This record gives sequence, structure tokens and C-alpha cells, in this order.
Amino acid sequence: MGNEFTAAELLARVNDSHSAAGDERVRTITARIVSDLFRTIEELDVSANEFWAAADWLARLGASGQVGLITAGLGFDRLLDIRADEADRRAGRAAGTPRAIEGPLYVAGAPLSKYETRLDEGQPRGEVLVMEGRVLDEHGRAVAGAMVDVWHANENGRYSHFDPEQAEYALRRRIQTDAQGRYRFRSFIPPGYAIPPGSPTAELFEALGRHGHRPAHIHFLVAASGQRLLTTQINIPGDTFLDDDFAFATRDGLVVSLEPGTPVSGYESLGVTRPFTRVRFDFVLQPALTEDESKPLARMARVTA
Ligand code: MBD
Ligand code: FE
Repeated sequence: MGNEFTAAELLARVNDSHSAAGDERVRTITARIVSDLFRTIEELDVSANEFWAAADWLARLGASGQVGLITAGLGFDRLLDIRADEADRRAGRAAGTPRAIEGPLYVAGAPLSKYETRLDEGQPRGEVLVMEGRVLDEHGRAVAGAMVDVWHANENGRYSHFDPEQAEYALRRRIQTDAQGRYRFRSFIPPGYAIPPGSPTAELFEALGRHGHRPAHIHFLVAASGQRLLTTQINIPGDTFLDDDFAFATRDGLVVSLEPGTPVSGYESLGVTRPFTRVRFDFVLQPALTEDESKPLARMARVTA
């Protein structure tokens, strides 16, 4: 008798029952999500087969390590950035280089260099790129000793660590700015990224009739003491998917200009022997308001910290 419920009664039981204090915030958010899903199932008349297919997909998604791909592809990563931008505008601190999502492919602890380095480890591929610039504070003053953590995809659009065919930390480096706040590195212009075919993410995107392409980009975390951690990307101009990124992560202010035919003089230490493509880009940081804001923690570490 007391265990026969309507759907509404069941929902109330699921959301209200607890025998310990638990975590109020977790309870509130869980209750909302469960309520929304109950409603989805009822209003869209989701069948048992559909429901269990979705549960199976979620299990496979988790096992494949692609949760971060789906959060990006369904817009959640960009949503968090939009909300952070809005909060900054409200607080009058919308200055500096725009943020762009970290994505799921950052790996902490890349090899560290001072001022300059090569990401391509002496193996030339693709169009030679030298990117250089300074890290500046909100007043345009050089930030010496800032950490520029940079990573991008290889010539096949894959990222080391997640791609077993690449060396550890391939195309991932940390560069410490010099006394003038300068950094520079040599690499090659990466291609775009595409979600792995045959994967749970690709499966959903196929069912949605969506493509899984990102335009060519390079990721950065820029950290300095007293400065707010900047997570951003630059985009290579001219890419087909520049305005059609599956992760909705490109930003108008971050599409750089390429300077092909830049002469070698002054760049010999990077091993260039003929004119190359240069990108000049300064990172402008905001002052950190709390110690937490300056911490260079990867997203996943942040969640569990
Ligand atoms: C990427 O390279 C990326 O940057 C994002 C955000 C999602 C998937 C792959
Ligand atoms: Fe990426």
C-alpha cells in the first residue's frame, strides 16, 4: 500500500528522502536534474528501450574517457565561459585577453623552458610557425617569469597523451617569460581537430546530424603570481570551421594574423633556415583578486581539489 506511487509521488520520494545531512547543494542540483529527466521521459514518452540505450551510451562514454568531449560539444564549456565573462562585466573587470575553453586534452607538467623552445622537437612537419609575444599585466607592463603552457594537435589532428602513437608531451611545452615578459616558440601550423570516428561521441553526433570538427587552434594556460590564470586559445585564420566549431569555442578576438615570409634573421636559435610564418600575440592578464584565481590547476584537478 505505502509503496505504490504515482510518478509525481515517486519523484518527491527520490528527491526528498535522506537519512543523513548529506550535502545540501548536491541534493538541490540532483533534485533539479532528476526532475527535468522525469519530465523529459513523461512528456516525450521515452520508451524503456530508449532509456536503456541512453544509459548504455553513458556507460560507454565514461569508459572511453570522452565525457569532456561531449561537454564541449553540447556547449557546456562555452556556457561556463559566457557566464564568467558576464560576471566579469558586472564586476567591471572584463579586461585583457579573452578566455577560451580549456577543452579535455590538457596535460599538466609539460617540459619547461625559459623564453624560447620548440614544440616540434626538431621534427619539421607542416608549415613552420614561430609564435612570439609578451605577457602583460592590465597596465601593459611586462610580466617576467610568467608561465605560458602551450599545447596543440599533431599533423593528424591528434593530441599526445591521448594518442598512443605520440611521444610523451609531444607538442606540449611550458615557457617561462624573460625579464621583458617575452616568450617565443617554434612549431608548425596544426590542422583542425575531429572527434574520433566510431567513438561514443561520434555516435551521438551522427544521430544529431552534427559534424565534430574544430578549426585549427593552439591552446594556452598563462599563469603568473598575482595574476588571474588565463585559459585561452588562438585560432588560425582561414579555417573552414572557424565560425562552425563543434565546441563553440572560437572567439573573434583570438583569430591571429599570419605573417608568412618572415626572414630568418634573429630566429636562428629556433633552427629556422628559410623564411617562415610568424604570429605575434601578447597575452594580457587581469590581476588576481584571490589566491585561487591565480592557481594553474587543470579543469579536472579543479573539480576534485
Ligand atoms: C579539442 O582539441 C578541443 O580543443 C576541444 C575543446 C574539444 C575537443 C578537442
Ligand atoms: Fe584543442
